[in-house]
Amino acid sequence: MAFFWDWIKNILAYFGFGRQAKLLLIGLDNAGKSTLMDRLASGRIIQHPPTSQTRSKELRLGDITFIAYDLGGHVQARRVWRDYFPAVDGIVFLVDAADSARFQEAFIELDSILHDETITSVPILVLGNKNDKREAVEEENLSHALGLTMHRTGKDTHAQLNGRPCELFMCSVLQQQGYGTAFRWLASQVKSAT
Ligand SMILES: Nc1nc2c(ncn2[C@@H]2O[C@H](COP(=O)(O)OP(=O)(O)OP(=O)(O)O)[C@@H](O)[C@H]2O)c(=O)[nH]1
Ligand SMILES: [Mg+2]
Repeated sequence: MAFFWDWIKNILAYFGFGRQAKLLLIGLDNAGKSTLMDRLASGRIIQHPPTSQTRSKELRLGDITFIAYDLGGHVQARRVWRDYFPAVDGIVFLVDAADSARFQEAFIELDSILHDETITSVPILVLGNKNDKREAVEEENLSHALGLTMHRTGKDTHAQLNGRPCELFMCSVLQQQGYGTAFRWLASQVKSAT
């Protein structure tokens, strides 16, 4: 557990000192957003009913504050996503990589975020979650299905980018695998944008 907190602390340290980084966790319902939020906040797996009220968790570590907003993913709840766009520092878009029947629906939502004029330079981390499941597709397949190939900017945490940073990482929140690297990438992009 101590190792886990150190690991999270290192990730959060990337966000810089004394400023609040505002992150949105969005994606279709059932993608795993609330599960991820609890993992990040407490290291635990908690079963939730579908999120109807936005939840936010604040993690204070030293003088660094990290606020994550977990927004519901069902159709009605998606309407409020844009209310959170002003002053956002990073967007995490979760996809259930084992639910190929819903890739098209995820593509439509993600595409409208990628083309939203109010957040043209905000880094976007796409997480292909649940890759512990047998049905989960490979990264390149998911990238293609989500129309991400043209938007991806690479996993290098030191690259100086002109356009918006956008990248896809596969992970399993359940098995605590993959999202550490992904958040390190996102943190590096948020930091280099400030
Ligand atoms: N196998 C597997 N299941 C997962 C993983 N992450 C989340 N789940 C499961 O997926 C289901 C939905 O997770 P939630 O975190 O409630 O999904 P959500 O994105 O918050 O959904 P909404 O609140 O409805 O938008 C739960 O049963 C989780 O236990 C994972 O990495 N692997
Ligand atoms: Mg939820």
